[in-house]
Formats: sequence, structure tokens, C-alpha cells
Amino acid sequence: MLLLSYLTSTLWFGDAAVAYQLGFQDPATTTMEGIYLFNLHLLFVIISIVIVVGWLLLSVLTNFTEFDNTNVANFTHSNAVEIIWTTIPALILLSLASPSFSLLYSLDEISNPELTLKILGHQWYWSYEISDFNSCSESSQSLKYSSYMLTNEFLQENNSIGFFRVLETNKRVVLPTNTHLRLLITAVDVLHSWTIPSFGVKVDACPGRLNQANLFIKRFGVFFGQCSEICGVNHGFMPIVLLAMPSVQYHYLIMTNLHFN
Ligand SMILES: [Cu+2]
Repeated sequence: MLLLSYLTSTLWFGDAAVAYQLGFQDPATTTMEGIYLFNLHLLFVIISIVIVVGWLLLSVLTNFTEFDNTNVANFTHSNAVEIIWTTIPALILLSLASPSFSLLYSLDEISNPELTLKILGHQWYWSYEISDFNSCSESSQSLKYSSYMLTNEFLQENNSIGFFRVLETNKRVVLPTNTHLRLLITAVDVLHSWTIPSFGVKVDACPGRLNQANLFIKRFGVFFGQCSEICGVNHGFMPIVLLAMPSVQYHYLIMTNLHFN
């Protein structure tokens, strides 16, 4: 039974926040995998430093009491010790800086996107625009829609069991997996921030400025995020829900124009 629950639990990914969660949500992009591994690397270094410094402090407290040391040392300076205690921290910092910079630069890598999603932050909802579809260019219109949070009352009235409180929206963003995507993010009124933890994407939406991010989703699923820039009274009530589906199904969806209803 335990084995069965373990096996089934591994089939599910954590793509929404869980109560009292301490760790990350499950990565769905290479970016987030990089962030996840870098976090583990940092944790290892931090815990090692805490153990070494803690041991040093304890040994100073226990070994160097005035009762045990009747002969006071008369040196005030040691070149060797000073060289060691400046170079070792510098080397540790370098070992942190190197993967951090390579990760940072890899986040900005843009590789010829096939689809562009424009994201607009409003007080207090998100709206989306896609202009790349054939049906868009034929009708010279772009696909535009706004996505509002589903209220608690709505979820209760419609018996929406299994829906997440303050995380669900009336319309979801639909994107294909295994496709290079470009996100263009801006705001209409105040600062917002478009965030999906499983993607490792958190981009500020600034009025009068267009921010760009790349996205390559590795697995299908429903991903949840929230605005991450304090933007006013309803800041906590403008969630982001994104449905990632295999690109073949996505193509079918677009071809049949289901998306335009
Ligand atoms: Cu906000």
C-alpha cells in the first residue's frame, strides 16, 4: 500500500503552491531545473559554512577559558593565518559566482521563438494577446482575452471541487510544450510581475516598458502562479493559470478554432 502510494505520488507534479510548503514546486523548464540545482549547491555550501563556523565558535568557548590558559600568548599578528582566512572565503564566493552567472546568462538566451504571447498586467487581472496564428493574420485580428480570478463564492456555487482557492481563473493561458516561446510582458497601470514558479519565470510588468522572456515548457500540465509585485488592494487576487499541452494537440486546437470561442 505504501509502495503503491509512493508510485502514484511520483506520477503527480507539484505545479501549485501547497500549504506550509518550504521547497520549490516541481520544475517544468530547463531554467527551473538550473535554479533548483543551484539552490541545492548553495544549501550545501551554506550548511557546510554553518557547521565549520559553529564548531570554531564552540571550540573557542570550551578550549580557551581563562582557567585553562595561564600563559597569555604574546603574538598579535600572523601573516599565514590572514592569507588563509581571506583566500578561502574568496574562493568559496568564486565557486558560487561562476554557476550563478552562467545560470543568469542562460535565462536571457533567446532562441528563435515560434510563438509570442503578450502579457498585460492590469489592476487587478491579467490579459493576454497572441497574434501569430494564421486565423489571426487572415482576419487581421489578434486573439485577446482577459483572465479574472474565480471567487470563492463562484467555486462553491458551481461545486468546483478540486479547484484551488484564489488560484483559479475564468480563462487559462494555453501554450504548447516542447516549443520555443517568447513572452512579452508589460503593464497598463502600475507595476505587476508575471510569475510561474514551475517555469522559473518571474518578469516585472512595467508600464511603458516591454520586458521579454523565453520559455520552453518540457511537460504538459496546468501550472499556477500569482502576481509577484505589490500592485494594490487586490494584488493577491490576480492569479495566473497556464495549461500546457502537447504541441500536436495544441495545433489541433488552433486549427479547429476552439480557442476563439
Ligand atoms: Cu500584484
